[in-house]
Amino acid sequence: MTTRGFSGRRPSQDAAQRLPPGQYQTHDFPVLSMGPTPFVDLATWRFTLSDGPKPLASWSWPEFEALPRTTWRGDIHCVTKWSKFDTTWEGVSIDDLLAAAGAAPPTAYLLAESYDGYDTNLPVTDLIGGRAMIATRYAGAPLPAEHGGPARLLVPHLYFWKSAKWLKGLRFTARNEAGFWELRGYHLYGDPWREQRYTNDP
Ligand SMILES: Nc1nc2c(c(=O)[nH]1)N[C@H]1C(S)=C(S)[C@@H](COP(=O)(O)O)O[C@H]1N2
Ligand SMILES: [Mo]
Repeated sequence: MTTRGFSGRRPSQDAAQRLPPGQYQTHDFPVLSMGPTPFVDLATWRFTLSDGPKPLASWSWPEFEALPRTTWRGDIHCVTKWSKFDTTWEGVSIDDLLAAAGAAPPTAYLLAESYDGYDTNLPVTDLIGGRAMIATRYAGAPLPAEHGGPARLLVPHLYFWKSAKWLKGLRFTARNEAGFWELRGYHLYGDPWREQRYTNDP
């Protein structure tokens, strides 16, 4: 039995400061997918960077695993209003990926594209400067399939729908093209601190 004291229903002061507007803290790790979890075989897995239709660089799983590794610990925020604190991820930062590709970003926007057909759009500036990674491990273990394994995008400063699971590639686009949820009423950018949930939110 646990004693919660008088503040049991309210987030602690620390938690309240870490919660973006309209969010609540959860301790489990909900799974949110538009369809069934796709089976992604490591033997045929490839990750590709492209400029529109033109491939710029591509990695097999062993090649990807040999790239420099980054660890990030912090909070994630889902537009369905749960936030999870102190999550730990390991993977390859987008900075290290671009360096390995020997490529400067050719445009200011991209689409993250997934093995289940999902995609989501992001400004390139939100992915570089240590702000995003392609995560292959969560909490010290290989990323579970339902959470996007073998590899998912992690962009923790935006709502979690921007963190595409089962990532197949990043495609640079000339314009900021709406992705799966952005075409279905969700905000083009999705900053949880500005509560940018739906298309017309400021
Ligand atoms: N490929 C793919 N990525 C996806 C989704 C999806 O359906 N397919 N759902 C998004 C949504 S809406 C959220 S909230 C998070 C949920 O990640 P989780 O299931 O690991 O909590 O993944 C995002 N990435
Ligand atoms: Mo979501």
